[in-house]
Amino acid sequence: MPLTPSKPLTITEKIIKAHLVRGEMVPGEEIGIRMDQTLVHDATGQMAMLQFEALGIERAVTGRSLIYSDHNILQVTHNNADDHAFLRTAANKFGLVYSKVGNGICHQLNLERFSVPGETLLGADSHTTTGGAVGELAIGAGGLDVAAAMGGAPFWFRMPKVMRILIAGALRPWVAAKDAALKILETLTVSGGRGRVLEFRGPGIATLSVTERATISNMSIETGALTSVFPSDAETLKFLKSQGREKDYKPLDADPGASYDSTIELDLSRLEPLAACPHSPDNVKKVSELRGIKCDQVAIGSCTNSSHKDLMTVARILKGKKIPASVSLIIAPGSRQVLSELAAAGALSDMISAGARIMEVACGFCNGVGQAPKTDGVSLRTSNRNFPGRSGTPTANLYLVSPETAALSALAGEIVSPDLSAEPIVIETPEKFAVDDGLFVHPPPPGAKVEIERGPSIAPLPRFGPIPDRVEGPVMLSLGDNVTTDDILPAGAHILALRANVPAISKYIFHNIDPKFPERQLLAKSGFVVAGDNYGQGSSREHAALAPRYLGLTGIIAKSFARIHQANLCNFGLLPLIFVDPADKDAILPDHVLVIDKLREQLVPGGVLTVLDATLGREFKVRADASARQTEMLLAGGLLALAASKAK
Ligand code: MIC
Ligand code: SF4
Repeated sequence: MPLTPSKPLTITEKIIKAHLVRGEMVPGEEIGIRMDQTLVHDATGQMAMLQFEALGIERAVTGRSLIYSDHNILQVTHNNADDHAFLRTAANKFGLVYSKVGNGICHQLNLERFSVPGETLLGADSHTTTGGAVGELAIGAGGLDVAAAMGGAPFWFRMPKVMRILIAGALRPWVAAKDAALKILETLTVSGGRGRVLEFRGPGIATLSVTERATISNMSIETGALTSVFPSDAETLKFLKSQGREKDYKPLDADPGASYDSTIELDLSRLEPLAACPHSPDNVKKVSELRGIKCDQVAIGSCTNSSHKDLMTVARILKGKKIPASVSLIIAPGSRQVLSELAAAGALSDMISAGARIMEVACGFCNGVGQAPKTDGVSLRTSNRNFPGRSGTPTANLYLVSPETAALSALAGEIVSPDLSAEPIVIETPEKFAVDDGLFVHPPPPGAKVEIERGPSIAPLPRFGPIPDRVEGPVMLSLGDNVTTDDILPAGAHILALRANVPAISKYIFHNIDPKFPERQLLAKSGFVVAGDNYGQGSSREHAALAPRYLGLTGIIAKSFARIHQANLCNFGLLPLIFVDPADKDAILPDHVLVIDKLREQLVPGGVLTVLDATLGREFKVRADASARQTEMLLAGGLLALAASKAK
């Protein structure tokens, strides 16, 4: 049912309603909303800016758009520096703010400096959801969608259902917001949030600071949710004041009587320290059950847990103690502001004296840009994903924990659970942080002459033509449920450095599953990947759709798709097909030849397509997981091809 004027609204509905430009707010229907702010970074921004240019847009029209350099910071070859020069000059040319390397992680910085309750934010990064901590509708998407939004196009998605997470109680000492985030994941799993916004309600919210809320909203993407959102309240005002931004405050809450599709309850006072065990963020166990597992590495930081409170707590735990020789303790503060506060408070020297390695304020270890653990090593991390290979070491075992559990375990050399009866650590958050926006580079006024620097790392965008009427190709791989974008295109410094070069990065598609895949796919010219549920969960990296398409892959036939990846597939003209009868999947084996005849005729919104398994001589049915708008893109060969054909 569309909304009636008097219906009490959830926070989600209020923000969507205020930004709606197309469609009806009926769950499942495609809607388009206006985006107030956007962000991209130095792993997704290269493609986004090349695509922005290809769309022929002269200047960003969004209220504020940023490019952050925070992922690709190692600079072991010219690539990263080339990319940064490209991004800085592209920001100047197209009217974007550029955040220099050394400023911090996009989500932490965006929260500190730019988040606004009630606004919309679209980010070319899945953890853009962090903005939900201040009551912002903050959504992750592929770079092409963000480029289009910067040019003023609506952002399209299916109107979500709204799930209420009713929070009661308060966290006990030594139990952290991370434990709440992990509890939600244990309950919802990596697919339970799909098609939903998680909206936080209830008396327990007032006990959580904005940065604690940010840990929870950050990890909400791991449930597959569109995003999550907290009310904007006295804590929000306190946070914005501490950033000198009280003018951005506005209260925001759901109307009394607003109705929710479903509700789960979370009593903070009953939580205990938790850990996500290898190799999925929903493989959650009590830390007490893991006691005694030896740790080779402990890595504290990332956009999930690198706030002032997180790292001050870690410093207090480490103060006056030493970590054992067997442990490498890595600490990467989330922003320059946090790093400066740690230095001013003497906390940095406590960390250094304990034997910690202090890393650059950046994503770093979180996605394998440095600090890859040893072979078969155990790494305890405060980050949000522990997918296989994510750390840069395919055989490593990653456990996701709170900063408290991480610091105590680093000192013990093995996993230990915090003693909840120990003297609590109380961290006073500064009423006012020392704000220094000096590493944000603002663009010159419109009309200024700017040349974009294109070093050798920046390759031209590949272009694709319309989908043919008949496709025939082998099944290249048959995979299970929950395939991640890290499985499709692994993280790690050497691969991330190729984000501006599709031909080069395509050599790593499915690298940890079948290193010969790119070669085989190029030879086969067309082909299909078969998969189970929730294909493409995890990151927003559009290269996981763009590069397989570049290699010649025709379609993915799965039981279901993760939202961001499904949109990316459509944007690049790679068919997202869903088994009408999921039982068909098991019969379709690698190397079977699949044929789709009269594809252009069969590809209509909501239509069922017939696929022939020529090897078995048997037909089966699939449905394209695409709206009418996306079907038009698929037929044209992707969004850029469609835009080009319309411009003619
Ligand atoms: C991630 O955490 O996986 C990343 C690296 O930040 C990605 C972005 C990317 O791979 O380009 C994400 O979350 O979207
Ligand atoms: Fe960076 Fe990790 Fe956060 Fe992704 S999840 S933005 S890699 S810190």
